[in-house]
Amino acid sequence: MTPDLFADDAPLAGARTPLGAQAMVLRGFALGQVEALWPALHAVVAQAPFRHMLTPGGRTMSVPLTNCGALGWTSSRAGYRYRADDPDSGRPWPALPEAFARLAERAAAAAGFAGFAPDACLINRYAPGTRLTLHQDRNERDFGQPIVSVSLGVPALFLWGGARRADPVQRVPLFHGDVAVWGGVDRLRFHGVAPIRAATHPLTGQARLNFTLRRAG
Ligand code: MD3
Ligand code: FE
Repeated sequence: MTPDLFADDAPLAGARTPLGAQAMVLRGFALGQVEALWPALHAVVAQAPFRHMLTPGGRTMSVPLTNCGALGWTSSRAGYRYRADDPDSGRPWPALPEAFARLAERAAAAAGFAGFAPDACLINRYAPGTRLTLHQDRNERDFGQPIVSVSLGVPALFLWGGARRADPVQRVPLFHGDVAVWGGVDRLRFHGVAPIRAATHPLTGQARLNFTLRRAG
């Protein structure tokens, strides 16, 4: 069945979509928090604007990103790494907004990871046609720590693979307000985002925003 990317945000709220033994989507988990998350996001972006980073191979990433929290994920010709300062400004990344940290802690606990205290938040902004190719997240120090992801705006098809790049990939729609939690045995699975289909969302316009909260250090 083809997932309907244009369904309303609310009908799934409260449902859980299991992705693996220790990975799941909490449908609509962030919907009650959007009024706090949205201005907090704008305050972060005012201090640390979205920018296109270079891959180690020298390509420009199609999805611009920024960070908040003590550590921020960066990519350059020199490789991928977390750093305490924004390479564009030389300043520390903006602080992790309370609303982000609280939501992440609650979502992680609801998924079986009590006591999650993120120190990094990577924020991706997708325009129509942009995508994220299959990858693993392995720049964090402790793979025992989960990752919490919050989706806002236009929907996406999340690509959920296995332990090896060549493993089959499941396609899972992610909607405005969905929160996903990935940890334990599922922490190093390959994943990505299919090219975003043109759509409009009342809050974000043409964009999809995703933030991933991590314990990086
Ligand atoms: C599964 N972001 O920033 S969030 C990323 O929608 C990233 O922007 C995607 O993949 C996005 O690295 C997907 C979901 C996600 C994030 C981290 C994971 C899934 C994950 C780490 C391990 C396993
Ligand atoms: Fe990732």
